[in-house]
Amino acid sequence: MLKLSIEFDPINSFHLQCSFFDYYNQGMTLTPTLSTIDIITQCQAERGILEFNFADHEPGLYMFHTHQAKFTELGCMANFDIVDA
Ligand SMILES: [Cu+2]
Repeated sequence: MLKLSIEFDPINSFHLQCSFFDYYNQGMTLTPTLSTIDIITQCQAERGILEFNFADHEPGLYMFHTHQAKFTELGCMANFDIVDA
């Protein structure tokens, strides 16, 4: 589970490479607002929870990044390092 919150940027996004996730929008819903998606875009002060796992993936690096170029250029891109359990 990953909590995603945009505090100061007017808009931002999160793209998960090579997997999909369920998204729970702000509020108290226990049912995913969106299912089996790979990108979410949020406006300022919006928040939500992303639920995903890599149990069926091979070990390796799986990138996630924003689609706003100015943030990517500032380093808003990283990898989940999936290892054998
Ligand atoms: Cu992308």
